[in-house]
Amino acid sequence: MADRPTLEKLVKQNDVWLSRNDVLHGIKKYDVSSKKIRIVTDCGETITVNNSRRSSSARSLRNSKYGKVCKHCKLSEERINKFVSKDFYDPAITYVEPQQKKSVPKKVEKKSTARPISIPVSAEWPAAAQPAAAQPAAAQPAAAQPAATQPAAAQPAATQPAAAQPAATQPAAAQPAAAQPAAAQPAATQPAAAQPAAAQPTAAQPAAAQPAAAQPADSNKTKEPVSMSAKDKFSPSQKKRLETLMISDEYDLDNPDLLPEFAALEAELTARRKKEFCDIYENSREHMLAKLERDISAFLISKGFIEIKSSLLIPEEYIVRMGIDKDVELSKQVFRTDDGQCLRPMLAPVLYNYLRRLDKILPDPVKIFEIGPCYRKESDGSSHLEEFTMVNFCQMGEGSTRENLVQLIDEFLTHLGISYEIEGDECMVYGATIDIMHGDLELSSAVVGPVPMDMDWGVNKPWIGAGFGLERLLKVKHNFKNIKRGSRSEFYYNGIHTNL
Ligand code: ATP
Ligand code: 9VF
Ligand code: MG
Repeated sequence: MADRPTLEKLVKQNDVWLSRNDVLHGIKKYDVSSKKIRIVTDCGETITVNNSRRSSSARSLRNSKYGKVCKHCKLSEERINKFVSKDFYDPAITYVEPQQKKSVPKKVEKKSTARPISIPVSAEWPAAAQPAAAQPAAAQPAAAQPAATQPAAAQPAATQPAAAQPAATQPAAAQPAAAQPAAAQPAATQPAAAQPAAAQPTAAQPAAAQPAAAQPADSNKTKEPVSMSAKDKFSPSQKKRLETLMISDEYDLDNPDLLPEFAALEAELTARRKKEFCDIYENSREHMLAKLERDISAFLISKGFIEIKSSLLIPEEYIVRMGIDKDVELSKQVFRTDDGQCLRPMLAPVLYNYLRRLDKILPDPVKIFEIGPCYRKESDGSSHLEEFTMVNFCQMGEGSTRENLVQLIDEFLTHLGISYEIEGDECMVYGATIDIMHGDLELSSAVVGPVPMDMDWGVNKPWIGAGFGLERLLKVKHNFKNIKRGSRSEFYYNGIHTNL
């Protein structure tokens, strides 16, 4: 018994390559990575295959049979004979997989947030010309994107006592929450007038969202039932591919007679999307999410808000102190580390700390904001991401009225060219909220403080604040059917699928 030779060894020893249609080629050169072998044949073709003992390529090379000899490779008799006679490798021997492979216990695969994708071989060495057959057409359908993930079991919040908080986050002078006397927050300091009245819809209706020309809408048509004949025309996977390539804006799926065949349609859409990509490369080179962040940042700075950048990892205890205990849905959505920290699901805890500290440093009112990634385990699809970007702006002190909050939100959304409606809602963390809606989609929850929880954060002045999801703003602005198009992603760039 012996080990099967690796494909690398077979390539080296045979010095020839057998293509899928059994044509024998000479090997001009080859490169080996940990997983792949890239072979350049004497006739100039480049082939990339998995470096596996068990692959059909390895089997072919172990065999001595071939169909034809490539006439462009100009193989010598000697090289052909070497392949046929194989004195370096005895096919009579029963070859087995290496012993240690069998003895290694099968690894239990842990779910991770970033599931590896299978990389089309063409992606490995982009410079090389890849034979069409080696490149699966739809190697990364949208469905290949990581679905809701459930990492290691959530750590109980109770294991994180307040005292275990990193010293730096709570300097002695900064009044740790627990030490915050209730008396410092007399209920009487909450003027009735500052409490949000039942939200009234306002007349504010800024300019309607303008979908950018470069981002044709995944229009509503795709949501409507497609006629039987259109259904028949394309298979579900073909339809999915066409939708991924943003077909709906340009062709009428309800009118199959007017539709080209799949291959022609796919080629046409792919060409358009490539052109759009090249235009971005030529002109702006800006990522829409990053650009929106810069735009919002400039807007808020112009309105007197100071920009904060804080850590994505925060003490788990902050979540508890936000009133989100184990029974509350948001608690279950938190990605926890094994050392009492978590990926922040919101910006408010650190903003609370900033407000408390900056109130001793800066003149009243204190106006601050942060924009950055937040993380929540979400199970719900097209408007929820597990990694999204929130902007939370808030003002504490003078002028923290509902009127000013609504005015600011109106200027903000008008600046972004996004229409909205106002709805009153309730949430567990703040109580009454002013929800900013675009149709059925919540763009923001806004709050007029103070709220009782302020006591736990050492904050004792009225405040106003709002949190918006940037990807939701992009979804509305560009009429994306799925929020992923404008998100942090390897699958989409500025709404365009990257597998073109
Ligand atoms: P929803 O009810 O839609 O899940 P939420 O009430 O949980 O939203 P908030 O906690 O108020 O949301 O967060 C403020 C804003 O952040 C939301 O209005 C939304 O724009 C955005 N947001 C919240 N969760 C997500 C998410 N998982 N993906 C993308 N954006 C989100
Ligand atoms: C408004 C969005 C508690 C004074 C530091 C700022 C707010 C809603 C924020 C969301 C969240 N809250 N519900 O708080 O501006 O993430 O909390 Si502060
Ligand atoms: Mg939610």
